[in-house]
Amino acid sequence: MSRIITVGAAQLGPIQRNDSRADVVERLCELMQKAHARSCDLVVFPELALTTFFPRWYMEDQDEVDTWFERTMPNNETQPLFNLATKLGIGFHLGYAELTQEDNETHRYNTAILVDKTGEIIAKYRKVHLPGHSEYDSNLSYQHLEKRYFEVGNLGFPVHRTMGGILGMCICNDRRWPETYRVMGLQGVEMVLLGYNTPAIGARTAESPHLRMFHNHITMQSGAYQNSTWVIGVAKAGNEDDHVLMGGSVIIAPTGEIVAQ
Ligand code: CDT
Repeated sequence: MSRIITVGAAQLGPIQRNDSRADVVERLCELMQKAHARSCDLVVFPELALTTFFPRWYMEDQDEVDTWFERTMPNNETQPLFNLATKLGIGFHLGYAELTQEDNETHRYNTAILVDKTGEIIAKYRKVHLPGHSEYDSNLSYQHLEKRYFEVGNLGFPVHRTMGGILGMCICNDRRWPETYRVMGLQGVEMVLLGYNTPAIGARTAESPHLRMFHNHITMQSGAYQNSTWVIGVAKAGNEDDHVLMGGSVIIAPTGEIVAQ
């Protein structure tokens, strides 16, 4: 029996530092409307889809850092997206910075959620492979401070039986590590949802944009092929606060072939 999930890879253009959450959510809603018009069951948004990629900025003031985080989900700003999803009967995947209180302690994660067609959050993933560094590095042409602002995710790589399939999630740099896909593959994953923010130009090396895009795709294609799973890789793209993100979103079949780009 065939089981079909129609998925929209909702690549986002840049989000500037001063863009409000409300404006960004409006853009997400427009993309969701388009996905619905094209009969999607599920729309996948990128990593940190509500803000600029703030780990490129060095900040010492924790109050300032925390302005980039969501304390609840949904919240006032994101509720319209949940409302629209429920109205349209479409699921979605969304990346954002999560601030949470657990065991009487504050924790901050680079997080993605999976929301079903009734608007209910049915799964959460917290990024495990945090790239970059935790202190200001003057040798770099820009900073990548995920290790400063986030803790390593504590939820592992579970899979979820939902929407007629077995779905898993990972975030950006996770895609470069075979164990990410393998842990989900051993649980029978059929579709990996993956958002990313990858600079078009390296901060340290003179790697060509072509090589960076090659590595972007080869890691996702090999993960798909070796684990016989679909991979939906969704980027942010374009000039964000004078830093160019590479884009290159893809839908990859279990054969490892890119079927949409
Ligand atoms: N967001 C993210 O994980 N980006 C990384 C680039 C890190 S460069 C220090 C990536 O793997 O694309």
